[in-house]
Amino acid sequence: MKIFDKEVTTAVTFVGLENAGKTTLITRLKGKEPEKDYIPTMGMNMEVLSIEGLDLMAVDIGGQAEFRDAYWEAQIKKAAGIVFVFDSADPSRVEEAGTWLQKVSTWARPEAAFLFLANKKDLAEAMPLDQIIEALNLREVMSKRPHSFAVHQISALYNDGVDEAWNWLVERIKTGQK
Ligand SMILES: Nc1nc2c(ncn2[C@@H]2O[C@H](COP(=O)(O)OP(=O)(O)OP(=O)(O)O)[C@@H](O)[C@H]2O)c(=O)[nH]1
Ligand SMILES: [Mg+2]
Repeated sequence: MKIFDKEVTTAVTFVGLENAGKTTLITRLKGKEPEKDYIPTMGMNMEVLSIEGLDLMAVDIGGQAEFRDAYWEAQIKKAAGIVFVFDSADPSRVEEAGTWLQKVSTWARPEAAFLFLANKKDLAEAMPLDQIIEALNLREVMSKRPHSFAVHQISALYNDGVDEAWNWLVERIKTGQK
């Protein structure tokens, strides 16, 4: 796909329920300070992220139900990297997030690098990571993709843990391209 005259073929698709923090995270990855206000992504946005000579197309998809239905499957099937963002501070949506995580894991290419991010760890009400792993049955997803699945707990808003998680994904994508 051509963006601003650049041929960018490696897609990293960002999914997760609305309000999880996808757009905030991508803003961070661009090296910018995110807005604190919630501005829902309506549909889908694409941006180029250039990392160490690698151009990645970040696909930011709105998490509202209509956009999940319209865009997620096709964009996940194309992706070399998948980032599933979960709101650690919203236990009421564990079940819904888990249902969609299962769908995403079946759509993902076997060779795709899959990063699960438990976001908003800065909030006092954030669930601990082991509880999230249990509640979302993440071990099952992990066992199916032992070399290409990672779980990190982060704060996109306060830029905590973001670099470590992102470096893992970039390394996996680079290795996959060799
Ligand atoms: N406390 C805290 N708030 C966060 C964090 N990340 C995102 N937020 C806030 O959560 C809200 C939603 O963030 P977005 O990045 O817009 O969420 P999204 O996943 O892109 O939402 P959709 O576009 O609707 O799918 C915003 O008010 C952000 O400031 C975080 O790490 N900690
Ligand atoms: Mg968004």
